[in-house]
Amino acid sequence: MTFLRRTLIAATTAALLGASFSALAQDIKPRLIRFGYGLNEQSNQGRAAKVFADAVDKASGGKMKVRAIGAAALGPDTQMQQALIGGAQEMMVGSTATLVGITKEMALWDTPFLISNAKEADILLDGPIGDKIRNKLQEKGLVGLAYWENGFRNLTNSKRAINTMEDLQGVKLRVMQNNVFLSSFQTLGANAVPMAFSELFSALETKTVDGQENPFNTILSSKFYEVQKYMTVTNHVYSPWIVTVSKKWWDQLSKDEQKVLMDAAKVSRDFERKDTRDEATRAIGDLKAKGMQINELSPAESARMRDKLTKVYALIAADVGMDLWNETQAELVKIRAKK
Ligand code: TK8
Repeated sequence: MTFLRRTLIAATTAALLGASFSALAQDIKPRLIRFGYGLNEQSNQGRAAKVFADAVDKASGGKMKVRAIGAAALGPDTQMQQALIGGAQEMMVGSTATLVGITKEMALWDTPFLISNAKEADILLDGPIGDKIRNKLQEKGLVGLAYWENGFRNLTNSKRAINTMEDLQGVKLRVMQNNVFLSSFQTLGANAVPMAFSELFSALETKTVDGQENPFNTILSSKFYEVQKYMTVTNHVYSPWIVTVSKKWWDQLSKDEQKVLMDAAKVSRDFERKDTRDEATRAIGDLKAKGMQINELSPAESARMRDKLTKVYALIAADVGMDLWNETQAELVKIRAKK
């Protein structure tokens, strides 16, 4: 055998072996991605998680498999965040509000009445300010891929219709585990109780708390209408969700794999925002049909609440930093001027 021939055979064999090894490895072991979330499968969150899973499957040719696990089966938001940081879980979607203990700048999104419509939300979250806050997660062991819409939050309770701020007095109101929410509702006079979402339904059912606040979609999908008689349309804050990845795990992925996840996060975000907004427009009717008594907060009363809550703004500005606060206000002025 000539030297050339021998070298050729060796090279071909190595190439073939290499190719079949990696094909074999991929056949046997696609990358498994546990994607946890808090709401149930029938919710807007569940539907979008499925869109995310399908997009990853398709773009990776089946080499990356997302197991979407809802209903907080992997734990409430805060527990999943720790699992991601430690590398015990790959991905999740959850509220930005529960991330404040990890990245304080996330508190910006908790500002009452900061964002007044979907257009402002999308521009702010998908633009430089949203990116800056999202990228802050990296130093804490998380990679934020995209913001989904949780939505404008509204009040429900089992005691009485809330027409004025004073009606909140003595109402035990569950809030997310977040200081801005706690202070906001204390300021408005409610008896605010921080609690994980996964405990909320039974807390409402057993009257451990009287009320809660969440977007229409969640009030519907989590069947809160079964245990809450009154809903007050307050739109007191726009709440985002954020799709996050364990940085420990992310750093082991190839650039192509990272791109698959990033693209799928955006595809599912676009689906999710549209789906959520469609559902929200029908939700009041649906909730009325389920027997809820619904009132809208009067503009005068809403203005009174905003006024009272400006006190919380100082707290948020101090937490997120004056520069970020001012930059956000300036950006909102720009968005509003454009129309
Ligand atoms: C779901 C939560 C939920 C949030 C809350 O895990 O806790 O009230 O609005 O969407 O993140």
